[in-house]
Amino acid sequence: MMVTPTDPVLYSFRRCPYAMRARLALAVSGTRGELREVKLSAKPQAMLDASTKGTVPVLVLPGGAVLDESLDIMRWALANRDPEGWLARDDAELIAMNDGPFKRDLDCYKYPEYCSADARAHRESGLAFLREIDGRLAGVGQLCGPARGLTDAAIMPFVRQFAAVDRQWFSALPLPHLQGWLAGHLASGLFATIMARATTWSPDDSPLAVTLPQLSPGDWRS
Ligand SMILES: N[C@@H](CCC(=O)N[C@@H](CS)C(=O)NCC(=O)O)C(=O)O
Repeated sequence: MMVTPTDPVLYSFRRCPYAMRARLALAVSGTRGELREVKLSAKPQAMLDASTKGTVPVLVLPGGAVLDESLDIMRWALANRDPEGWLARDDAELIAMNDGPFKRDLDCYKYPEYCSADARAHRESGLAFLREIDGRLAGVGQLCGPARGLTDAAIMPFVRQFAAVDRQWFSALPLPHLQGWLAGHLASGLFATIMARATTWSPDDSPLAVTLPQLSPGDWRS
């Protein structure tokens, strides 16, 4: 697919949960553009020129406007095109719990060496959020009803990271709705699309080299 100067550019890091949620919304909305995979230890100057805060994801729009918050990127992409009705499933309060206390617990559980409190305490407090999610999913399937939406895509990458710290512990939890929900998202065509490997971008690369993930609506069900 050709990238044209009228396409947006996304600076992204494959394993970053914030970048994942942005790519999920860009992919489901069918937004075309150029994906620039970066190294967090060597951020490209072009990205820092666009957004000095130095976090991914960053979306640079054709007119030069810059979105450097993952939720803004999701909402922008879905405002343009929302074939699955994700914006109707946007629970800002639950996402704020994820991005605030749960993310702090995740970081301290995953990287206890950088935290004063012990990892187990943070695992326990993160578990309270997982229980909340499991309860929300029971009998419904997704976080805002039977179909996936913005809230699921915004939270799932963080639960994925939490689960991966100790898979055995996670899979033994009595939280079947949460485990099924996570497994379903990880097995989806949409997730496979946004996790395709990309080589690190360099300003010398041809803009034709890589493009934002593309997905036809419905592919994820396969
Ligand atoms: N609030 C931001 C947070 C983004 C963020 O913290 N991304 C991390 C990577 S997962 C980052 O870029 N950190 C900067 C660094 O590691 O240098 C958003 O939602 O986009």
